[in-house]
Amino acid sequence: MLTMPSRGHGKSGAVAEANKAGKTYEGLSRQQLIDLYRVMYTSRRLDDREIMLKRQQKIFFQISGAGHEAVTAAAGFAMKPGYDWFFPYYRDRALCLALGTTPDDMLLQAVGAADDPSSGGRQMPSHWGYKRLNVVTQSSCTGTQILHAVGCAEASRYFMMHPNAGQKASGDYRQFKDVQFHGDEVTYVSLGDGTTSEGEFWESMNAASNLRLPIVFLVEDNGYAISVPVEVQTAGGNISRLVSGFPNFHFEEIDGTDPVVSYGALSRAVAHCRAGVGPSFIHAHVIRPYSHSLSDDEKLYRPDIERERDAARDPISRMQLFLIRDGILDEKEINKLEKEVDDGLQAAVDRVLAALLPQPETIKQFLYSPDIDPTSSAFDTQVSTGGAARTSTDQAAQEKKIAPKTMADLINATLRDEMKRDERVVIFGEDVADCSREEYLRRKMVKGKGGVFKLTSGLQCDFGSDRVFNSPIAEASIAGRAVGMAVRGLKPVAEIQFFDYIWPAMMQLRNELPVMRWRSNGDFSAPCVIRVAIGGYLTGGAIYHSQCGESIFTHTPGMRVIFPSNALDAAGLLRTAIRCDDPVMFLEHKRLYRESYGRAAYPGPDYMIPFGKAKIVHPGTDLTVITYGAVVPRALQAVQKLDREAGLKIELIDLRSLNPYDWETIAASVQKTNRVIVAYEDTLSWGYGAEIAARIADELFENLDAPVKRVAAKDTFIAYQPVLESAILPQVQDLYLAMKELAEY
Ligand SMILES: Cc1ncc(C[n+]2csc(CCOP(=O)(O)OP(=O)(O)O)c2C)c(N)n1
Ligand SMILES: [Mg+2]
Repeated sequence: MLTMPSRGHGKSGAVAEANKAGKTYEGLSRQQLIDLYRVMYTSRRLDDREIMLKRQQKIFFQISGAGHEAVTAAAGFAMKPGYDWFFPYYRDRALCLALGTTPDDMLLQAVGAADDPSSGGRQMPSHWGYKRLNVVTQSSCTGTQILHAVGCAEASRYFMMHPNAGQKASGDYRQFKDVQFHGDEVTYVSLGDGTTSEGEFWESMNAASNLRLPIVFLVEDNGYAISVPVEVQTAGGNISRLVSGFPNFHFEEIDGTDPVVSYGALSRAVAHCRAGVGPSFIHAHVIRPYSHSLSDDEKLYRPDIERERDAARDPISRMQLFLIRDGILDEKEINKLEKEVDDGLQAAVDRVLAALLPQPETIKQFLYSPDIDPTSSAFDTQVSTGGAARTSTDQAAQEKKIAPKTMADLINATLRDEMKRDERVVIFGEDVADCSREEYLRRKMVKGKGGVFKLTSGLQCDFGSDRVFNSPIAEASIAGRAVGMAVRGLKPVAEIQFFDYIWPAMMQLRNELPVMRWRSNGDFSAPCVIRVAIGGYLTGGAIYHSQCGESIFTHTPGMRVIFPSNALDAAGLLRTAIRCDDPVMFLEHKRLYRESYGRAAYPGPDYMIPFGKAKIVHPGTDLTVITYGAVVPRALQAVQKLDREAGLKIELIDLRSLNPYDWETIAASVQKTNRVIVAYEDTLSWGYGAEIAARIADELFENLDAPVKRVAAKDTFIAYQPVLESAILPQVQDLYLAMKELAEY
C-alpha cells in the first residue's frame, strides 16, 4: 500500500541539516521538502486518477485540489494530526494526505465503498472526515464548517479550564463520548475566497477575534467561486484588507503556490494560536487549473490568457524546478519519486475498484445514536419530591418544594440540576446570562436578567460565566458553535430566543446538526439541545413573536423534536434531552411558561420521561383528539364541555414528543373510538398533524367510522390585533365544534 512519509517534522534537526546547505527553508529540512513534494504530487495525481475514473463512469463526481497543493500540504506539515483539530474543505486533499490519509482512503470515498472511512459511501468524494486524525466530517455547504471550528476551539479552552469535565461517566451520553484535549491544541479551518461572502464567515471571525480563540483560518483564494470572480464576491477584491481590523489576529497574505513561503506563514500562524494569543488568518493566493469541478468548464468564462497566467504559477511545476535548482533532487530522482507515486496509485485504484459496496439495509444506520435509546425504559423514572419531613421547618421547606410550579420554574430547576450533575453542560444564547458585565453582579449592583423569559435566571451566578454566557445576535453561530462543541464532547444547551428568529440558523439546523452522525457513518456526532421559545396565543404577539413550524424540523431525519404542554413533562423531557446522545430540538411554548394549567411540584433531580411516549390527558371511547403544546389545554376545555353537555367521552392524547412520536398510543385509541381529530396550532396545510392524519388514513382505514379531521390555524400569518389573532389560531370553540360534528357524523 502506498503510504505518505512519516510525520516527524522535528525542527532542530531540520534547521541543522538545512543550515549545512546554507538555507533554512523556513525550518524545513531537505528531506521534508522531498516529503512535501511527494504529498503535493500524490494529491495532483490522485485528482488526475479520479478524473479518469469519472470519465470511465466508475465514480460519480470529482472536485480537485489542483493548484492548492502547496499551501494545504504545508498546513498539514505545520500541524499535528490526532492532536490539533481540522475543519477542511473540498480542496484540501494535500492537507489530508500530509496528515496521514492514504490514497486508498480517498479513492474508497470516490467509488462509494462500504469501507470509505469518511462516510461509508454516503458522501461525495473530497468530503473529508477521519476520526483518528481529528479531521471532522464536512458537508457540501460553503462556510458552515467555520462555525464548527469556533465551537471546537471553545471546547479546547473549556476543557483546559475544567479538566474534570472530560472524565468518562456512565448513565448518559458521556459513556460514549470520549473527550480528548491537550490544552494547547489548535483548530484549523479552511475555505475558499467566495465563501468569505457567507454570513457564517463573518460570525466566525467576530467570535474568534472576540474570544481570542486558537483557530487558524486559511483562505485559499483561487480568484473564483465557480464562475464568479473575487471582485464580485469581496468589496475591493481583497479579503485581507477587509478583515484587517479584527483585533487579536495574526494576519499574513501569501503566495500559496510556494510551499516554503506557505509553511513559514502557517508555522507562525500555529505558534500564535498555540501560545493562546488569539486566532490567525492566512490569506493564500492559489490557482485553480482544473475548473471548479468536473461538472464545470471554465473556458466558458475565463479566456486563455488568464488561464495561461495561472499555469505559470502551478505549484507542482514550481516545486519541481525549486527542488532541482536548490540541488535537493535531480531530474532523475524526481522521475523516480513520481514513478513510485504513480505505481502506488495504480495499485490503489485496482484495490479500490474491487472494494465491496455498502448494503442497502444500512441506510438508516447512524441517524440516531446506536448506543443510547431515549425511548427506552432507562429514561422512565419516577417523581421524587424528597423524603418525609421531620421538623416543622423541614415541613415548611417540604411544602415549598411540593408547591405547584410553572413550566418556566421547572425548566430552570432542571437546567440547574443538570448543570450541577454534569460539568460538560454549557448554556448560551441571546440574553441567557444574568449579566455579561460580571462585576455588576459581584458588587450586587444588579439582579441579573437570565433570559427574555427568565428561563435561565440565576444560572450564570451559580455556575460562572464560562458555563452560562451571552452570544451575539447571530443564530447561525449559536447553532454552529453548538455543533463544534458537541463534536468535542461538551453538552451545549443553546437557546434560540424566539422560534420566529430561528431562520438564520436553518442551514446549521438542517444540513449540519442532525446529519453529522449519518454522514460520517457513525464516527462523529453532535448531541446537543436547542431550546426554542415557540408559539402564539399571546394577544399581541403578531407575525414575528407567534410562529410555530415544528414540522420543518420533524421533516429532518436525525433530529429529535420535543414539545411539552405542562411543567412536569417539560422537566422530565428536558432531562432526557440533555442526557441522551442525539441532537434535540426542545420546543417550549411561550404561552405555557407561566400558565396556571399544568403546574407541578419539582419532580426531583433524576426525573425523566422517555421520548416517543404520548400521554392520555383524558380517557374516552367516543372520539380521539390528538394534539400537543398549547392546544392541549384548549382541547381539554372542549372535551370537558362536551362531556358535561352531551356525556361524550373523548380521548385526548398529548403527543409531547413529535419525533419520535407514539404511534402505538394513537393506533390503540383510534381502534377503540373509530373517530379522530388531529389538532395543532401551526397553519393547517402541510402542518405536523397532516402527516399523522395521513398515516391514520393509510394504516387505520378499516377502523374509521368517519373522515380524519384536522383543526389548525388558518393558512395565513398571525396578526397583532387580538380579534384577528383569535380568528387565525384554533380556539376552544373551533375544537368544540369540530369534536361535536365528528361525534355526530
Ligand atoms: C451554501 C452554499 N451555497 C452554494 C453552494 C454551491 N457551491 C459550491 S462550491 C461554490 C463556490 C465556492 O467558491 P470558493 O469559496 O471560492 O471555493 P473554491 O471552490 O473556489 O475553492 C458554490 C457556489 C454550496 N455548496 N453551498
Ligand atoms: Mg475560490
